[in-house]
Amino acid sequence: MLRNDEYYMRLALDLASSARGNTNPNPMVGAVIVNNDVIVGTGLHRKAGEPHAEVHAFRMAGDHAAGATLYVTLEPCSHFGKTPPCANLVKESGVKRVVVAMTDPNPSVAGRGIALLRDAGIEVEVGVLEAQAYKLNERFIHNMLTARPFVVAKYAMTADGKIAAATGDSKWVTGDDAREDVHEYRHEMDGILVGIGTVLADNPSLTTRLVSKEGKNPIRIVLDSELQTPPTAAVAQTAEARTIIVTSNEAPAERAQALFAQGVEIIRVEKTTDGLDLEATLDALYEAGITDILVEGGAGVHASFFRQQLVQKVIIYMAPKVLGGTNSITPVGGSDAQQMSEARDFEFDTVNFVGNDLRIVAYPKH
Ligand code: AOF
Ligand code: ZN
Repeated sequence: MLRNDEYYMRLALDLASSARGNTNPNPMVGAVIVNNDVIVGTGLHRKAGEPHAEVHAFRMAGDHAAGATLYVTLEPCSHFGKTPPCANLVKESGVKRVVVAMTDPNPSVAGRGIALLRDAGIEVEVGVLEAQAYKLNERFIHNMLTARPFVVAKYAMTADGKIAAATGDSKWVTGDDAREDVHEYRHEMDGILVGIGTVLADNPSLTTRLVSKEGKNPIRIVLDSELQTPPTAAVAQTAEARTIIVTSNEAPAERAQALFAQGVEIIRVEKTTDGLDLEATLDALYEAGITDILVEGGAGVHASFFRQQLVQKVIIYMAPKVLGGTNSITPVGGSDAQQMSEARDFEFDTVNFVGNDLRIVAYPKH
C-alpha cells in the first residue's frame, strides 16, 4: 500500500472522529507522527479541558519526533486556552515537516499557529483532505464563525412525505434501527429542541436511550411562547436531564414560577410575527454553552427554522410506507407556497440504509 500524506491524514481524521460527541465545545482533532514511514505517535483530543491531540502524539513519539512529519487535522493552536499552545510544542519537538488539513477558524488562532511554525523554519503544508476536515468539524466551524449553535433539523417520514396519520398517531414511522440511530444523534448533541405542540401531543421525555452503550442526555429545549408546558410533563422532570424553556417576555410569571420550582430553566425572548425570535433564542442558547441542537419538530417549529434559514443540516429518515390522505401531517408546516420557485434548495450529501429505512443527509444550498 502506498502511504502518502492523504493516508496519514485519513488516519488522523479517523482518530479524531472516534471522540465525536465528547469534545464539545472544542473541535475533534487527531494527530499522527511519522518518522521514516513508521507511525511513531498518535493522539486525539478526547474531551474539552484535556490535552490537545498533538500533546498525546508527542508523548508517545518521544525522541522519535526528531526529523519526523506531524499530520494534524487542525492547525496547531497558538494561544493559551485551557492548555498551553501546541505550536510551541511542535517547534521544540524537532519535527521537520507539518501537514495540516485546515486552518483553525478560532479567532484566537486563525493562522497564527501556522505562521509560528513557518517562522521557526518548519515546512508546513495546509489543505490535505481539507474537505473531510471541514465536514468533521462543521459544528465547530459554524460556532466560531457565527457564535451560534449548529442547527440540525431531523424528521422521520413515510415514502409519501407524512410524519403522522390524520389523528396525529406517529408510532412508529420508522423501524427500530432508525430510531436507535436518532438516539445516537441525541447522544452526540448538546441540545434537542421541540415546540410546545409536540410536548402537549406526545409528552416526550427527549432523553437518550441507546442499546449498545450508555447515552448522554442532551439539554431539552422547548419553544413555548405562552408557557403552556404542564409541570407534570415528562420534560419538566429535570432529575435526568436539564430543560430550558424558551418563552416570550409576556408569558405569565406564575407559570414560570411553577416550572422553575421543578428545576426548569427559563429564557425569555421577544415575540415576532413568526413566533418567538429564533435568532435571539440561538444567541441565548450559545451563550448558555449549547454548541449544537437537534430540532425534532413539530411541523410548525421546522417551518420557522427553514423559513428563517436557520438550519445548517437536515437528517431525513424515510420509511418504505405509503400513508396517503390529505389530512395526515407533513414534516414542515407553515403557510402555503404559491410557486415551486419559493422552495428552499438543499443538496443531498449521503443516503444510507438504516435497517429497512433510508437516512438522507442534506445541507442547505448557498
Ligand atoms: C482542541 N483540541 O487537539 C486542538 C485544539 O481551551 P483549549 O486550551 O482546549 O483550546 C481549545 C482551542 O484550541 C480550540 O478552540 C481550537 O481553536 C484549538 N485547537 N483544540 O480542543 C485539539 N488542536
Ligand atoms: Zn493545541
